[in-house]
Amino acid sequence: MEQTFFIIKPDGVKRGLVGEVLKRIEQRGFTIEKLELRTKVSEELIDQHYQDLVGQSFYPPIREFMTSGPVLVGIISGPKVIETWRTMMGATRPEEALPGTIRGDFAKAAGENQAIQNVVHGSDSEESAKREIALWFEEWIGSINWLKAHLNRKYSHIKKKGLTSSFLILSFSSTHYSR
Ligand code: DAT
Ligand code: MG
Repeated sequence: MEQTFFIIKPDGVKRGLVGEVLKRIEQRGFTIEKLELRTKVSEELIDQHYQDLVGQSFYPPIREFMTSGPVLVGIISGPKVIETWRTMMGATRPEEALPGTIRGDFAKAAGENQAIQNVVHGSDSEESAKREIALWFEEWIGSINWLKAHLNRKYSHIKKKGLTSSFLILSFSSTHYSR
């Protein structure tokens, strides 16, 4: 059965919309396969989740918003669930989301330079659904991604200085640690 990944974002949880959103999922006959409240979401995980947006100038407020409070994450299944859930969510921009959709009924338009707070997330294709389900629910994939992002951050100064410093560190370690 087709599956998709969804998030009730920090604004949705804060505003007490969890019941409302889950009601709509059940009302449409979709099966809730997994449901978890995540109280501490790391910046690394959000960067992986929004890997296509990370480089955009408007991305930092999105990262800040998505890590600003608890989120509810889950997997739902049913025929055509990926496309149907996107339709139920409504358009990305609150001012374009039609009444009757979750965003059209609840999302507030963003202020200047603020992240769009639009209550829910849903995978946009079969490929994204598979990737996001693995990222959020298969712990070892999450850990490897976390480690990769952590090392990249921690050692970015070495990368910037290029091969010369890496070479110096390597030769330093080998003279000090080889017997
Ligand atoms: P969606 O959430 O509808 O799949 P998306 O994947 O393009 O939309 O973007 C993810 C989130 O990032 C979106 O819900 C709100 C925010 N966002 C997207 N484009 C933006 C922009 N141009 N300015 C500010 N925030 C944006
Ligand atoms: Mg998207």
